[in-house]
Amino acid sequence: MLLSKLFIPITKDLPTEAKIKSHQLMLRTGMIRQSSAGIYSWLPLGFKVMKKIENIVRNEQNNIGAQEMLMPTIQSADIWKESGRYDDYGEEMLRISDRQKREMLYGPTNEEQITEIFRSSVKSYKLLPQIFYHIQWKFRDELRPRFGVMRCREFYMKDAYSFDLNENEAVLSYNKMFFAYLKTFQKLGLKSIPMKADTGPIGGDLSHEFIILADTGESKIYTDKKIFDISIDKYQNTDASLKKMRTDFSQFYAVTDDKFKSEDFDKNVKKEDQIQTKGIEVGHIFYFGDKYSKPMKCSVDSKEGKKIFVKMGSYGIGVSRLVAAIIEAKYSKEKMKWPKLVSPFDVVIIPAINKNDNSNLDKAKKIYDELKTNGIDVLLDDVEENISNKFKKHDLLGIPFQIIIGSKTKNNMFEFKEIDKESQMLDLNEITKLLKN
Ligand code: P5A
Repeated sequence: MLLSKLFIPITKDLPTEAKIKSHQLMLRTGMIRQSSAGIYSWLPLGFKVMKKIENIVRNEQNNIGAQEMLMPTIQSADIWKESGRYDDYGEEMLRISDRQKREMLYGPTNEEQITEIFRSSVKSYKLLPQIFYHIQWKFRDELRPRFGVMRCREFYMKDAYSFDLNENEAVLSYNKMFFAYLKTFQKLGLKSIPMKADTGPIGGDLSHEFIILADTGESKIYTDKKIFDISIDKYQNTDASLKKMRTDFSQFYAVTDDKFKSEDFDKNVKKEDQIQTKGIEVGHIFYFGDKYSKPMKCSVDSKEGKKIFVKMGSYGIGVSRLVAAIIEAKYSKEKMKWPKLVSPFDVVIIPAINKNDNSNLDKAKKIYDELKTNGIDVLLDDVEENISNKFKKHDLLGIPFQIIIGSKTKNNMFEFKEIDKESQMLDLNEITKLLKN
């Protein structure tokens, strides 16, 4: 992509309404634009990052055998009346009516919708277990939307739903998702810690929030620092290994604010290992048994011919929140630092361009074509602008690799720089190889 053709409305001024770094940087680099309170448009740069995150989330869901589908954003109020949540959900739910005056709502979550789909077609235990997921917009009329896409009203969520015959099997589905979440956040370059958490309006009695540490996070957490040392690479997607993973994690005290009791903390964690800090909730998983299946009469026939209410869990990842969370976890000073897998571009070529001399730009274009032929997603800064302004702009954008075409360029050797590292002189072959790896 040529920068001159790309819509990245970068602003020089610090946006005054933004209180945290990720919100400031997303506005400054034109990743998002507010449309009304807590509602944002995703401009090309922000959208590209979000789509990359979405794909990583999707792959890890597919890896544990979850099946992708797509449910609508608008739901009928009837199913929510069946589950009993229509009144309980309160003012966070955006209620609407259609031209026939039918009560509808913009889905804040999809437990009812998926239960309705499942009960209409699955009648036998033989089809269990099942895990479905979709990646879809949600709306919650948050009392205080803030921090940009971190806590907004319209947001993009991956939500999954599991169906099992009994609690033991349901816990195996829960463990799979627990594993998929740890893997997903690891792929995104984040260290996430599963913390026992309250279930709020979703319900149930088993729940973990996946938290990444950040001073600007809204969740208060209390944990044993030893939990950070658990490496997830030793676990595989087998029932026994995942059971072991859950046991290993549950050895260590790790809870969010609403589960915190100071006497338990002191009893279970040595003073020197206690961590009390703040974090960002990037995922949340729940097991709630028959909370929805019972009132909504979602049952299957067991082997013995008995009607059994299916046991369900639900599992959410804040895909749009993750864009901000990654910035928050990685930025330093005024610079973003995208992990390679989610960076809007793999590499940027920055030629020093003079009015009367196009030679650097010509060289840059050759490199650009070669990298593109090799499947590398490359941005060429072909804008005629002072080189130090260019560097400032690219520091802000945080693309992990830069190829600089300027005074150091000699023969066919180009300056290649990885963010925060010393630059090196490499030829095009070496650069291509490095980027392909
Ligand atoms: C689990 C999936 C649920 O909604 N139902 C379906 C369950 N859980 S949750 O914890 O309420 O939300 C899941 C994740 O969505 C993100 N999130 C938000 N992101 C941005 N703005 C918001 N207002 C917002 N609310 C929730 C979080 O990452 C959360 O973990």
